[in-house]
Amino acid sequence: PLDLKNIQGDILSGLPKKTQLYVFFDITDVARFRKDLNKFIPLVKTVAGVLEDRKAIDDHKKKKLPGLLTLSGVNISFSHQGFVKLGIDDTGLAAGGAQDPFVVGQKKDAITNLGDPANKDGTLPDWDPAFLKDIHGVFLISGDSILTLEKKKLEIALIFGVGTPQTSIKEIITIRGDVRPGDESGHEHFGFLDGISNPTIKGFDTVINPGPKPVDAGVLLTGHTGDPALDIRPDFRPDWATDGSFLSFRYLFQEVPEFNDFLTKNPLAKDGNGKALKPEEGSELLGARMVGRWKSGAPIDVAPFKDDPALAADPKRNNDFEFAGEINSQLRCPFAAHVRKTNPRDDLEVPPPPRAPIDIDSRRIMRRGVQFGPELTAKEKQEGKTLHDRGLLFACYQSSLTNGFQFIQQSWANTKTFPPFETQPEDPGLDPIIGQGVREMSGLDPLNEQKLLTMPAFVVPRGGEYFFSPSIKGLKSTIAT
Ligand code: N7H
Repeated sequence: PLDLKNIQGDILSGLPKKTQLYVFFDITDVARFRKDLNKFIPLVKTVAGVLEDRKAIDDHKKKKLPGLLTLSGVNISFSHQGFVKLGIDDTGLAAGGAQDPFVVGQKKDAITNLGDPANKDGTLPDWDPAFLKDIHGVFLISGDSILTLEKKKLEIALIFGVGTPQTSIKEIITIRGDVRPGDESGHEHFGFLDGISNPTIKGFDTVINPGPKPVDAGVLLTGHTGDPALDIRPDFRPDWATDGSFLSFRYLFQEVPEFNDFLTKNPLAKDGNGKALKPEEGSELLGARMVGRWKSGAPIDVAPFKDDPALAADPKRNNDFEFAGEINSQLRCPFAAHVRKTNPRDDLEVPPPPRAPIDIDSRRIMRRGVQFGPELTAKEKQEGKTLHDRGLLFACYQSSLTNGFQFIQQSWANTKTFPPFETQPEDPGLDPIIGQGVREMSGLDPLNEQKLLTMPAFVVPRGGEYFFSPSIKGLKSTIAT
C-alpha cells in the first residue's frame, strides 16, 4: 500500500484550491537552509492531509457549519540546480543521466526539445526574465483565499528568515493563480472545462469510472512498479528518492480574444451530417474540434456535432471514449484535437493492422494547473486583442519527464505526423492548443478532412522549470539536516 503520509499532497490528490501561489526561490545560505527546512517540514501537506481537508470541506458543507473554513496547503519542490547548490547527489533521481530533462533543466530543454520560441540571440527561450535565472526550488501554497495564502507565505518567510541578514533563501518571483469566478469555475480561460481526465491510480483510487484503465502508481511516483527507472536497475532509486514525483511547471500565456476572433472568423458551415450551421454554432463546433471536447466538457468523440451538458457532467460517461470505431477517420474528432494528441487512447492501444498495439500508460501525467490573470474586459472583447496577461500555470506530475511531459509536448503535440495514420493522405498537423512550430492542422472540417487550417499560437510559453517533489522522509533524511 502507498504511504499517504509520506507523499506530498499535490501529486496524488491536488491541494484544494481557489487560489494558489507559486513562490520560486534561490537558496542563499546552504547550511542555514538545511536547518530551517526542519522547521518547515511540518507545514507540508501530504496526501493524507489533503484527504482530511476534503472531509472537513464536505462536513462544513453538509452540516452547514457556521463561519468560513480557512484551509491551506503547502508543498515544496527542488530543481536540479537546487540539489547542486545544496551539495546533494541527485543521480538517483535522473534515470536519463546527464541527458535527463531534469538535469538539463527546462530553460535549455525549451529550445532543444519543447519548441519554445527563442529570444533575440537565439540561445534562450523568449521567457519572462525571472525564469531565465537559475531557480533552486518552489513553494506551492494553495488555499481558500488570498488572505490565507499571504498569511502562510509570511509564516514560511519567518522560518527562512526572509528580510533578516540571516535569511537562507531569496525569492525570485511569486506567481498567483486563481480559479475563475462563478460559472466559469473549473474552466480554463478559453472557456473549456478542464481537469476532467486525470489518470486513476492502482492501489489509491477507490472510484474507477469507465474510461482509460488505472495506471500503476509508479507512472506518477518514483520507486514504485511502473517507474521506468526501475527497469534500469530495480534498486535505482535510493530510499530518499522514492515516493516523490517530477513536476513540470509551465508559465503559459493565453491569447483569449485572438482565439475567440479566430473561431468567429472561421465558422464551420455544416456539421458532419451535412446540416447547415448558424455562424455561432459553426464557431462553437470549430473550437470543440480543436480541443476534442465542448466547453461543457462533453467529449466530441461521443457527442460529435451537438453539445451534451448532461454527458459532460456525468463522470461515468465523460471519459468513456477511446476514438474506437473511427480509426483512420477524423469525422467525429480530428486526429490533432488537443485531447486526442495528448492521450490518443485506441489510436495507439488498438491500432489498425499492421501496426502493433502500444500501451500508453507510461505517458499519463497528473495535471494540476490553475488559471492566472483577470477575466476578459469589455475593451478586449471589443478589440479582439489581449490587453491583460492571463493564462494557465500548467503543472503536471510524473515519475519520468522523458516519458511524460517532454514526450507529450515534443513527440505528440509538436509532431505533425502524429498520431500515425498510414491510410490517410493528410497529416494530422500540430496540436492547435499547445503545438509549437507551424500550427497547421487537418480534420477541423468534418466534411473535408483533408483541408488544412493554419492558425497563430494562442498559447505562448513565458517560463517554466522542472522540479522534483520529494517525500517527507526524503526531505527529513537527506535534504534537511
Ligand atoms: Fe491540456 N484547453 O483548455 O484547451 N487540456 N491544455 N495540456 N491536456 C485538456 O481532459 C489546455 C497542456 C493534456 O486524457 C482539456 O481534463 C490549455 C499541456 C492532457 O483525455 C482542456 C492549455 C499539456 C489532457 C485542455 C493546455 C497538456 C489535457 C480537456 C494551455 C502537456 C488529458 C479537459 C494553456 C504537454 C487528455 C480534461 C485526456 C486535457 C486545455 C496545456 C496535456 C480543455 C488551454 C502543456 C494529457
